[in-house]
Amino acid sequence: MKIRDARVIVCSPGRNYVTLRIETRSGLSGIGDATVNGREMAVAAYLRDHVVPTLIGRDAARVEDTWQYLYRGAYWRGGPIGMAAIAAVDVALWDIKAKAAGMPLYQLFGGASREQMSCYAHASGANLPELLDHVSALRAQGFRAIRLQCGIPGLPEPRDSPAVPAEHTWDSDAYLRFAPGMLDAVRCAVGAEVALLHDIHHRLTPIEAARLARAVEPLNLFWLEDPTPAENHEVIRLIRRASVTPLAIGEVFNSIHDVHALLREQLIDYIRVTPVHAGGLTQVRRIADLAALWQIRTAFHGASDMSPVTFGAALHLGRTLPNFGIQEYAGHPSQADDVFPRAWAYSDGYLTTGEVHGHGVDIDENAAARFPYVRSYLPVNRLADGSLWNW
Ligand code: EZ4
Ligand code: CO
Repeated sequence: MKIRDARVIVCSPGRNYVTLRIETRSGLSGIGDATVNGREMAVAAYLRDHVVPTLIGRDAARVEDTWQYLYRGAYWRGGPIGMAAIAAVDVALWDIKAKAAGMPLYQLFGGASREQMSCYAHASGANLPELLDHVSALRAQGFRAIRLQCGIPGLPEPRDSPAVPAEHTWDSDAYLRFAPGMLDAVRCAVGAEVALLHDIHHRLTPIEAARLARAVEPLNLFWLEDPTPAENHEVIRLIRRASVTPLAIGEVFNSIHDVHALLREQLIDYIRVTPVHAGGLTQVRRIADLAALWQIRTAFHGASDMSPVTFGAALHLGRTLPNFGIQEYAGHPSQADDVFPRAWAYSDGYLTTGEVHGHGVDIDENAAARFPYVRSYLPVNRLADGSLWNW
């Protein structure tokens, strides 16, 4: 099962996605997602210029060896760009292996532990009434777990510019005055049974996060996410000592080495890595197994900049894991439906993999060609004094 060809497809059906297709001489092909939001062309070039030439002629069945070859072979290991490139190769090779076996991918990981994966949606609003309307709409679609994000009263409107990152204003004091009441208002509106989540997006100091986590304890949140910048795990100890509100961290991690201190010290309750940004299924399976030692469950990152291909991969793995927790599901732009035909589906609060061989997601390259790449950036945050903060 030698690799005949591999190519990178960059498209923008409502937002940018980078996809790698690997083809074998026997006629099988598989695809993997390599999207790094805001830095897409760096991964595309990494794959095109450095990885694809080494793949031609390799045995597509050697998934582990190819992972090690690309990881060790780079010498400069890790990082979001290199690991997303490895992830795309890895997921495409798992896709091919499952197609060659004539099985849906979850069968290669030990078979189903569950039939459907519970998921959570994103509710957001410029203000509280808008947020509550969004929550009601999602409840009507069957969601029983909802992430709540809301504009903070008094902060200036974002300054948008098409050519450079939008500039938002951040004020942690204004946020901390507003957030507990916002979360309480939603809890009062939906009752006790809906799982409520909130993402702090790395914006607080340790002591601010500890105070917030303690203040919202009576609301019984499903989790608080990314309370502080992700680089320093030691600060999470302070939050943990202050509060029993569950914590979820890890969407920006690339490596199993990024997670083991958080897991070993039981500083988190949910691990948020995703196949695309944490080295593909080969490494994320290891992370999930490691997390299980401390009863830490998975919550794979599933914002809309994880392509439908990453969802296919994540759902097949989630279907097998004893410690699957919940899958984030923010949805995708409708134009992506034609570009990425897929077997996975949402219904009544759950996601299913489907039974198509492989991970069940394909890319229609003709449809993709109708949506050329559009340079875009994530926003940045500035404080009132003009200095930069974490977005
Ligand atoms: O802001 O994926 O939990 N989800 C998130 C995401 C991230 C984006 C960044 O590209 O924090 O919405
Ligand atoms: Co997040």
